[in-house]
Amino acid sequence: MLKIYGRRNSINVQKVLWCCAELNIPHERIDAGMAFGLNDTPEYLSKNPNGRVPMIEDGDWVLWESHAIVRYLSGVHGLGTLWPGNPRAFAEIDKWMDWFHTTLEPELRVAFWQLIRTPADKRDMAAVDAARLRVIKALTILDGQLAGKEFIGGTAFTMGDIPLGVAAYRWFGLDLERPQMRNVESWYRRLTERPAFQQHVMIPLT
Ligand SMILES: N[C@@H](CCC(=O)N[C@@H](CS)C(=O)NCC(=O)O)C(=O)O
Repeated sequence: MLKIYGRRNSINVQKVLWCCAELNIPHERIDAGMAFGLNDTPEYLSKNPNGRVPMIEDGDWVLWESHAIVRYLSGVHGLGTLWPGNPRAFAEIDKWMDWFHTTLEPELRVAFWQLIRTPADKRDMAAVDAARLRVIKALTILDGQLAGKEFIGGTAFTMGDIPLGVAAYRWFGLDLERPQMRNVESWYRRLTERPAFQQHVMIPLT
């Protein structure tokens, strides 16, 4: 049975759990990270020297990095569905997975950590506002790309929606001023109708 290491409130673990639920992949989840520890033990570090979650074990094979895991699971269980059928269609959504790591998440993380994981009297609200503006700039690009589409790859849900979707849940869940973005909002509403998203992503922000 596939083993997934990671706490449920981790944005990166949620991608893997959501992917598994979309593809009905049986798995066992082992709590790890932050208060749960485990990811700092010699045994864990021997498998993932970064000491981060998520990590999976598929038999005696180990994989870490959330997007590598989502790509692997989609390749094995979702060819032609979560994993698009041809290299160009694949590249079109794969770039958005990279874009999450390079452009969206570094900014969103600042606002999330300040507003959710920092005591109110210690928050740097100037940093939150600067991050908010940079997230808006990034999401404006996404809004343009989603025009006329139901999902990031076009008409069908794919693995490309997964990193963007977990980020969108945090963005809409933070107590921040947000400009209207019609395409992002209707795409996000579509995600919230998916049982797998409801089960693994739409949980309290902690
Ligand atoms: N690029 C990595 C980032 C992994 C990462 O930073 N994970 C965080 C949780 S979201 C972590 O392990 N934090 C330490 C902890 O939970 O103890 C990925 O996408 O998997």
